[in-house]
Amino acid sequence: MSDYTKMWTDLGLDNDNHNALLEALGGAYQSIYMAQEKRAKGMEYFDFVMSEAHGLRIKELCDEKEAGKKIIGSFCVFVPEEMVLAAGCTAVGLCSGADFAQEEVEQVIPRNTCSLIKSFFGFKLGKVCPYMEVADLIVGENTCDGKKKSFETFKDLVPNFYQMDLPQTKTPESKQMLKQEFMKFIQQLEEMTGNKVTFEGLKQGIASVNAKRKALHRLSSLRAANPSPVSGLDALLINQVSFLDNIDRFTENVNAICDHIELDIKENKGVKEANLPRIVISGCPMAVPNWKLPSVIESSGAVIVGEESCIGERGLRNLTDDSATTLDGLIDAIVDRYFQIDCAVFTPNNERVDHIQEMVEKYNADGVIHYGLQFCQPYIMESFSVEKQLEKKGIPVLRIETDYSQEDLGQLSTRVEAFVEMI
Ligand code: BJ8
Repeated sequence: MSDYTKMWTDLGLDNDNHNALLEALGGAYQSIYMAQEKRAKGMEYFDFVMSEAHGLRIKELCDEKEAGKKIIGSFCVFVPEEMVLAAGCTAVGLCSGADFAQEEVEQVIPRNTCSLIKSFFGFKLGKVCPYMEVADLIVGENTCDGKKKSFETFKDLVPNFYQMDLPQTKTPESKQMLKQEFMKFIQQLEEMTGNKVTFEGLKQGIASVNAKRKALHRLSSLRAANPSPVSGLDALLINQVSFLDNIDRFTENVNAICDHIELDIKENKGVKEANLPRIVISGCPMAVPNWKLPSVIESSGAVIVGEESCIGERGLRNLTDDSATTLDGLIDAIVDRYFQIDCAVFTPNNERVDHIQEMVEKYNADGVIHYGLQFCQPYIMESFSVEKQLEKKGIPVLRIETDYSQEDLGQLSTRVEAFVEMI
């Protein structure tokens, strides 16, 4: 394995902290991922990307920068990757899926903040995230109160921060506002790169992002099979990798694993036994390396067949219509596509429960586990009505509230096992 110490030092990482993080991640990956009994053929690629997530992939991004490209980091699926690509930039997700430097974090934001927000502060203050350090621009969005208020502090910790305002209702005026924000974002990208976002460039950006989403849709559909041809843990990992990897190479490899899975399904082969209890997870995003709840669920004898999450179907389910013949028409199509995202920061947000129900039907799920991060107002608030409405339709629901620590593992296992036995 190559030695990337110089690259990490040049990026400004704290080598001791970073080594400690890599060691912890490596251990978790071995015990959660590599310990799975059977895995779909084609997962080796995603294992490789994960093993090089802080190495080779960062080297590629540094090389792109040297060649004059800008790297745009973001925390939310509302930031349109199509536009980033059209401006000749590369998009990366800033994952925020693990606790780090908690004591320092709690000196700048309140203790009762969700783990996801605390995580990106911890990664920055502990100097352990090469994606954050390699990014030329970090885009924060006005979504939940936690994020938008914490960005007031975070923006002073990073050199180039851009705040995107987002609507919280689905009225025609809100849609207009989203368009204005997306136009401002294009302007920002053009100013920082000196590149113009053109009709052809945006069309190409839409084509690449649609191809990625189509490949992931294909993978999702295959998860309807029984026995399950891919574990929920591995499907989540593929979705997590989508935020880090080179987009075209990623799409190719998702299609490649789908080819293998289709053959397995034809031969009635799966990675799990047939007829296991089938679960849809719904709620807060599970950023890499947040594998706690999925690992508890699949260790309890159930299989996860879908994620109603931004790292899952909420983030990728609609394609962008590419039929417009003008630049403005393509921008409108992007606005249409993103305006459908049913994040819990919107009010009302009735489409979300309809979508969960659709997923339960499509993947023949036996129950839904609603995952709320502690102190996440939007998703925890919404979990009550989601539970009520799904139970009215006869769909069993377990509401879980947790964080990134391992302290509640025992309690989580007990609750999940009891739910899995009951469905
Ligand atoms: S579109 S879900 S990625 S905002 S868990 S930070 S909501 S308190 S992440 Fe999200 Fe965009 Fe919505 Fe998706 Fe706040 Fe809740 Fe924390 Fe959260």
